[in-house]
Amino acid sequence: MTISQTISADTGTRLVRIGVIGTGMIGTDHTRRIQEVLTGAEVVGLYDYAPANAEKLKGAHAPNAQIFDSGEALIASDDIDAVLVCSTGSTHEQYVLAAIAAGKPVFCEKPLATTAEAAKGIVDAEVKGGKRLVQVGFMRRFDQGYNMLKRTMEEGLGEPLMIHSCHRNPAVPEQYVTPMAIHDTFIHEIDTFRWLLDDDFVSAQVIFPRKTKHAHAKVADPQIVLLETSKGVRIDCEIFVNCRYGYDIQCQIVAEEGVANLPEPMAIATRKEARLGQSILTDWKDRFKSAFDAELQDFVDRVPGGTTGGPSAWDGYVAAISSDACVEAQDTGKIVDISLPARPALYD
Ligand code: ISE
Repeated sequence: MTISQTISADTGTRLVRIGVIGTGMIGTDHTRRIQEVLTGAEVVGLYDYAPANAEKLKGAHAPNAQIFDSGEALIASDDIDAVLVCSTGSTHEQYVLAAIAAGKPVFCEKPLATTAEAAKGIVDAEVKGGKRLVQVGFMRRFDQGYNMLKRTMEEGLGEPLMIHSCHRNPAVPEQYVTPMAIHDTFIHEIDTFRWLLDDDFVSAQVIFPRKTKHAHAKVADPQIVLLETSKGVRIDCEIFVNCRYGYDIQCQIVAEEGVANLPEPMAIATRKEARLGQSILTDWKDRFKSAFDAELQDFVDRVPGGTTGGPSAWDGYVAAISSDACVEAQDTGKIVDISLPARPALYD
């Protein structure tokens, strides 16, 4: 790596050198984002278990990137300042732990780990090191609409009492099975509700309405998750991953002095042939495009300070505990208690 490759042509400042592990859909999208949308960073390292994928991404978006033989080699390299973990969920734990051991900031796509125990191991390692190095990819905390919703509630609606919400995807592939409605889809709401309310969950229940004919055999769809928080806020969320018509995220907070709704994404309303029309997005990558940009820019901006902000390893761990309870609730049909260990001071 030559010095000239790491200096910004615009500002003359040194670019943060990023290594991306996992060059599938989200790894490719984040690399494109760093190279073409964000400022202050360059992707200089890539690793994928299928080297041809990494080569393809290098050709498309990261011409200066070195292709590494392993994620561990990428993390250890002196040419890498910070790491993006975008590989399959079951490999997140090993790479995040390696980045913590190397003292390098690491952005990890959700889930932080596939079990709560593994997520706890990451929290323990980070706490032992004494500083935040992990950011989890819960991008909704960076969405403008959710931020407006949170501000509106905090500044003038009084105490929140209830949340009515839904998470609808147009369709899901054959490999998407019932627990994924929690681990893969509802996990975003789990983090978002905790952040919106500054509260944690004490119980979860899942109920299954009549199944849509559009769902394949291994996924119960739709589902309704009911959560209760420690302050007594009641939350209902419909998860409907074969709704057909679009990607639709709704969130309404009912508070003591009023009600606030998550704004719809901006869209042109047309009037034509006696019809009022407005298109609905179909892809989550488009719906949260600006939020993805903002979360990664935040990550990049903090690397020179040697730390991270946004959703922490603790948030990833609590999301894992809470989603495990929701899956147990799916399996048992019961109301499942959620209890959390004490939060380490590092995350105050
Ligand atoms: C996907 O992984 C996401 O993160 C999306 O936000 C969610 O809507 C989708 O259901 C997941 O598969």
